Order: sequence, then structure tokens, then C-alpha cells
Amino acid sequence: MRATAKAHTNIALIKYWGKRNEELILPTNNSLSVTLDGFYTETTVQFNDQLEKDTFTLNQEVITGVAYDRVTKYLDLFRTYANRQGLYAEIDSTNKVPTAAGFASSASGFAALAAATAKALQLDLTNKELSQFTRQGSGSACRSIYGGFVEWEKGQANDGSDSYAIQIAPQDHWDIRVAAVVLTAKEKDVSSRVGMKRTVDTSVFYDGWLNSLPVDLAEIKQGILARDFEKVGSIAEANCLKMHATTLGANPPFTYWQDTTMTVMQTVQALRKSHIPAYFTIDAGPNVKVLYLPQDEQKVLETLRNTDGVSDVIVSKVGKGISYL
Ligand code: 2P0
Repeated sequence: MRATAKAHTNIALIKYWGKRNEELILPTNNSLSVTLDGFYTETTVQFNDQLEKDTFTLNQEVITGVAYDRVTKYLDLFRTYANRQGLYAEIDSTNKVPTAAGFASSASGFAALAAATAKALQLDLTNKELSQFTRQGSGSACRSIYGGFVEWEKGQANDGSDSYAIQIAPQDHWDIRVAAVVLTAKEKDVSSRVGMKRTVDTSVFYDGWLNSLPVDLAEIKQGILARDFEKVGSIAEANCLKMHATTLGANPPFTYWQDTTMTVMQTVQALRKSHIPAYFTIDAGPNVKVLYLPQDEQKVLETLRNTDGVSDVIVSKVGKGISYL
């Protein structure tokens, strides 16, 4: 009744930004991401019938409070499914996702937790079922089940039975790089969960965002399969800008950008003027991720590291899906 799983984080090229059901974590739109090899979580789950409650250790620190409640409530889903109510676990998790890099550690965290829990309970889930469990921990996490390029289908059903991730192309399909640009900036003050809800409920730009997505998705998938970097990069950058535009139309309005965010965006656009294909994307925080091709690595990294307000640049290749240790 013990298993260890490793999951990598992912960066969305077409963003998930809004829920149609908050309890089951069902999204308003399909999203598409690339799994990253540089950032991951390893989690061991050990069920033990002597325990009276779950215990949760993250990076060797005993976790209590809201973060503990979220994890133990999440394990209840598996206990109910397996008909093992009253069976508790020791959960030990190590995050190799630097918080400062602005990646949601919840993506790799819930993917590793779901995989280790299912295996410890010998549930023998399909990847589709595992992705559905993972989605209920954190939406973006359901894409981390797979390596390579991954789409999360929003589905139509009220029970979430058709909302899960599928692989568009495997890890070895295409060697692109993602640089996480760490800024000398403060943590965000609107969480992604709060930000996306406020946007869905109030943004006057939200319908425009939703209406633009089917074309972005169809075209970026063609671009990925054809390994057309300029097509994929330009759609990803424009999709990110549209997502962030919706926050300015919310009530009250907000933005995740800081002055240094815009400085890096302009640096990336200047790289393109000098004929280096590089494109940015930004999640629910100030940090910027830059997509580029291996042959341009030296020039891209040197330019980013010499940009005002940049404290670090961390490189990832395309990563793999869940593995068991
Ligand atoms: C994404 N983000 O597609 C988008 C783009 C942030 C911006 O998924 O509430 O931590 O746990 O489902 O997955 C961040 O939100 O939110 C996110 P929940 P999650 O990656």
C-alpha cells in the first residue's frame, strides 16, 4: 500500500482561464500545454490502517491548515472510489519547482499525488481516469499526466466524465525550449483561482476570449504537428495576451503584470526583430516564460540575463509524463 510517483509541471500555450463547475473543476474552454522536464514533484503515499488521519510532509516540513485540508479532502475522492473510508496515509512530497519561477507547483503536485495514491491503492486506473482524478485536485494538473504536448478537453457533461487530458504529440516529437525568467518582483496578490472566477463573473471581455479559442486551438495543433515554430509561438503569445486582457475588463480590474514583466516582453519582441524566433507566455503571475529553438539558446539566454529586473533564467526541455519510482 505504498507508491512513489514523479510528475512534471506544464506551461499552457492555450490557457485554461475559467471554470463552469468549481466543485468538479470543469473548465469553460479547452487548453493546451507542453510538459516541462525542468520542474517536477516526487510524492510517496503510504496507506496504513494504524493511522487515525492523513499526514502530509512537503519539502520535509509538516503541513497543517488550509494546504493540509485540501490534500486530505482530495484523498477522500480516492477513498470513496476504492471503498476504503477510514484508511489514512502518510504523504511525503518533494517539490523541485522553484516558487520564484512562477510555475504553479499545484500542477506537478496534484499529478504526482493522484498517481501515487491510485497506485498505492492498486486502483489500476487508465490514463484517462487518472487525468480525471488529477483534474479535481487542480485543473492544470490533469495535463501533467502526459509528456510532450497535451490538450485538456473541457467536455460537456455535468459530471465531468468527458473532461480529461489527451496527448497531442509525445515528448520526442519536437525539441523546443522554455526559459523561465525569474523577476526581482513580489509574489502575486490575486491567486489564479480567485482571478479566474472574478474574470468569468465580471469581465466584459470574457465572451471575446471564449469566442477566439476554437481557432487558436485548431491552428496551434496543426502547428505542433507540423513543427512550425513561428506559428505555434505567435499563437501562444497572442493567446496569453488575450487571457491577460480579460483581467483588465473584470470588476474590480486587476493585472498580474509588473513593469519588469513588460520589459521582458519587449526584450522578446526585440529578439524577433533581430530574426531570432522567440515568443513569450505568462501565467497568473508576473514571471515570463520564453519559447525558443535549441540553436538560438545561447543568444536568447544571454539577452534575457542582461535584461533589467531579471534575477535568474531557468531552462527546460520538453518533459515526460507520470513515472513511478
Ligand atoms: C493554465 N493557469 O492553463 C492557466 C493559465 C494560470 C494561467 O491553470 O483552480 O492552479 O486549481 O484549477 O490549475 C492555474 O490555475 O487552478 C492555471 P485550479 P490552476 O495553466
